[in-house]
Amino acid sequence: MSDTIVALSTARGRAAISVIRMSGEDAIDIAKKFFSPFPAQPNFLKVGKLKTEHFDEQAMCVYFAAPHSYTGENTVEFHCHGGTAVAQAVIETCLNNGAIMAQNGEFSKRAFINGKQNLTNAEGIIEMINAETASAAKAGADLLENKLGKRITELQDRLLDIVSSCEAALDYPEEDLELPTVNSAKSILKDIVRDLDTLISTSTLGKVAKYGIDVAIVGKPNVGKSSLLNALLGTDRAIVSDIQGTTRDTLTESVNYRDIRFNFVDTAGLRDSSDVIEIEGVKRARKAADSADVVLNVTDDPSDRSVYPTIRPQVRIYNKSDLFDEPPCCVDSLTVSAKNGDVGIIKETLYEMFSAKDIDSSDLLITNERHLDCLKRGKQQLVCAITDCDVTTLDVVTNDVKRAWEILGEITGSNAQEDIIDRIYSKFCLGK
Ligand SMILES: Nc1nc2c(ncn2[C@@H]2O[C@H](COP(=O)(O)OP(=O)(O)OP(=O)(O)O)[C@@H](O)[C@H]2O)c(=O)[nH]1
Ligand SMILES: [Mg+2]
Repeated sequence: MSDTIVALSTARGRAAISVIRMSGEDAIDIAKKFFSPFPAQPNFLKVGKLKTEHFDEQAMCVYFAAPHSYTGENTVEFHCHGGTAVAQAVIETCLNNGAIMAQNGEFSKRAFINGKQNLTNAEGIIEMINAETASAAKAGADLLENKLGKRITELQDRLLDIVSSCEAALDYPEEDLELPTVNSAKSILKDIVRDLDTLISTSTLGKVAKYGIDVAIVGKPNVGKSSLLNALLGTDRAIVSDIQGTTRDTLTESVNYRDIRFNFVDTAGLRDSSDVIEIEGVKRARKAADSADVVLNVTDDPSDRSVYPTIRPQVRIYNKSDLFDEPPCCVDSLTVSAKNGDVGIIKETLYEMFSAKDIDSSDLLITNERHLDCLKRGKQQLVCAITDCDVTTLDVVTNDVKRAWEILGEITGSNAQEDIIDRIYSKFCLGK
């Protein structure tokens, strides 16, 4: 029998309403002690009086009977007035009547244990809660809908076919079962590796959908980097002046453009200096460029062809076009004027560069590092299996394939270890 847990499911603080959720075998009995009239049937909200130690709260109550609830257990929700004190008093009342405080993600963990969701569903919920753009929320919704889970189960089934036919043939030689040839196993394995590669390749776009694009703005002092940041954000965020070395530290601000998040980092102007603070600023600027998805190499000199030394993709930006007599000649560069606010081309170019428009039409994107790691490890194991096909016997290949099956199972949790499960659910907020 599980304890009955309670937590505030809505955000803490001043709000119109708070939802407090209780789950566990005794949830309904506990709620009946202080809420009346208790709803006569499940799944219907009922207005009533919730007696706390300090005051009577006019609230609504709904219960869900096991197994037809989010957690799969008896669950009760109180929809109360918002604010810290009311929620606190209702939670205390639940605790005083036998419930215990829930851990982060414990409701969802129970849903997993009771077979109501798999790990990718859970991770989908986390991604939806954390989403800052609709494309990030869509990626979460796809996980919740189990799109990835279904794809993985299909791949696992194909692997299991190989394992089972090999094992049957190896274990029951007297049955005279046809032993799958090494060649047929190899060709199926190659197909599966190709499918895994396709999934893995979606992770680049998946990262764009989930986190957005990190853009470092670098260049010499006074070329207008901070002015560009302000123009890109549409707010007067960074200090701008005609004194060289105005920006000392990196400054990151995000803005959504066509439903993609751009994380712009303004940096200190690059130059040699004896000022310790400026030296540190330049060091941070280079670090920001090294970890960005793309570098905007800004200059205000139309004849400047310099390339910023980085392995990251970069776009040269000619700023202050309002002062140019002749437009700069170079292709693969953008000419803008931060002063006139004429910088839209930068966002549009980056949007195209990262194929962000494909996010909407994509069927399934890998947005989660853990999933990517499992896919890569699963693929690696199958590549071993394919090599083993040439150098060893089918039973060794079978073991490789079994291991790959297990690794892919970690994605949905059909084969996940306790610590992976704990790690995932601890990322949830309280009350989820
Ligand atoms: N005419 C014109 N002036 C600009 C433009 N963009 C920036 N400036 C001016 O250039 C000067 C430097 O601008 P900042 O944005 O502070 O330059 P920065 O690259 O951030 O400089 P540091 O922080 O010192 O590295 C300021 O006087 C701005 O007003 C532009 O598009 N046109
Ligand atoms: Mg600056």
